[in-house]
Amino acid sequence: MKNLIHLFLIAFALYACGGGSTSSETDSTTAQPETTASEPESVPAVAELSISGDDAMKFNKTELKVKEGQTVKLTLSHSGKLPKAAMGHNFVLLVQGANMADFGMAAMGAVDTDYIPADQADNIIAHTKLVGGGESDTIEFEAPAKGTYDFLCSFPGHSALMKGKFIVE
Ligand SMILES: [Cu+2]
Repeated sequence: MKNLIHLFLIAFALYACGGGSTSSETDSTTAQPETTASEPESVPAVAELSISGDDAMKFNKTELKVKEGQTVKLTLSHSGKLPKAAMGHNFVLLVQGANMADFGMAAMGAVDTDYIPADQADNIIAHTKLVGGGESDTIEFEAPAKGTYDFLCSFPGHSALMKGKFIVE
């Protein structure tokens, strides 16, 4: 009889022990997800940009961005098939304050210089040559001071659609 009670106590002790494990395993110190640290990025010396024009009189980009102090290596390509006499494209970057409409008018008359008007030289930061379908041209120039600049294609009539912002950060 005494043995039986003893056994019961043992059984009870085991039960209490096993069942009472109020596990607090779900600790809240979950590992921090590796945030892609925004380490101070070193600005590359050269910014390589590409932009292309097509047979539908459009650039594939309306915004280009570089950092101040960078050398800009820009490639203009023509993804279409039309010759430059019919659908020529160039990339002309204007200084701030230059009047795009006035520039466009002057460019229209500059047939001999592929629509780069000599009398607007002061308004041009950089420009490519005129390219036709399948052609391309790469130019290099120093990024101007921080700010937003206009770029356009100066082929007659094109700047209505072929224009955009060149942003120096
Ligand atoms: Cu054009």
